[in-house]
Amino acid sequence: MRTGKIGEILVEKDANVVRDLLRRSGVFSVMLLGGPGCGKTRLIDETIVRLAPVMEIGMISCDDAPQRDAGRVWRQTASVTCVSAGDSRLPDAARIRAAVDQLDLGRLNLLFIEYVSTLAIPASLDLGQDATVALFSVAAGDDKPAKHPAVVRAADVVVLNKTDLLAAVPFDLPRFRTDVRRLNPSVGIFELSAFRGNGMEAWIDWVRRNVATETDAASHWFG
Ligand SMILES: Nc1nc2c(ncn2[C@@H]2O[C@H](COP(=O)(O)OP(=O)(O)O)[C@@H](O)[C@H]2O)c(=O)[nH]1
Ligand SMILES: [Mg+2]
Repeated sequence: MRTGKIGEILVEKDANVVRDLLRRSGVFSVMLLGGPGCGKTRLIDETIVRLAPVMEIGMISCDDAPQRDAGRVWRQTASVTCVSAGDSRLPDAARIRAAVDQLDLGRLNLLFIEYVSTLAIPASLDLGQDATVALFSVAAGDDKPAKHPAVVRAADVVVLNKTDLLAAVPFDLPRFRTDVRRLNPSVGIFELSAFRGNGMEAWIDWVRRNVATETDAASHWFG
């Protein structure tokens, strides 16, 4: 990660370039942020299954594992392009910019950035994305929002994944909701199981609505 005054300006510039490129092309971009194993890739896959028939989707992977998995749904779907931002080091805006440069933005409607994080996040999470989605999972415990307040505060939307496990592990759902709301009163919360499909409709609806708004704005401003 670059540091110092000049470094900060460069990082900010990269994020602005990414934002401008995506906005002009009418691409709605979502950064999906969460610890290893919370279900980021699974949620992206399940979202792709539901939306690939109606839109073109890009995905920037910041870890190499999906590249090795020949079973990934995006490999079999013509309307999905996946590029890597390198290994699992925290991506910065410069690496996202380089990844965005590999995409045919004119074709895309939706872009996911999968951001693997220890939840000890850097001060700025601005990589040029439109929306920051913090993903938590029932398996990781109800205390995680309170333990990682910066993640909740940085989020536009919080997703609680693996709700199918609520019957199997101790998880205080009201406490989870209260902690999230206390830290970020305006944040949207979706509770779902990417694996079983419960709660996916509301999430898909949110994505679709935002894609439509972004497309309309681009055609209004840029023709
Ligand atoms: N029970 C359950 N398992 C899930 C769910 N979503 C993902 N998983 C599993 O959790 C593991 C990690 O998921 P993955 O998407 O690779 O997590 P990532 O590291 O955040 O990308 C995999 O075995 C998934 O199949 C869910 O909703 N319920
Ligand atoms: Mg993953």
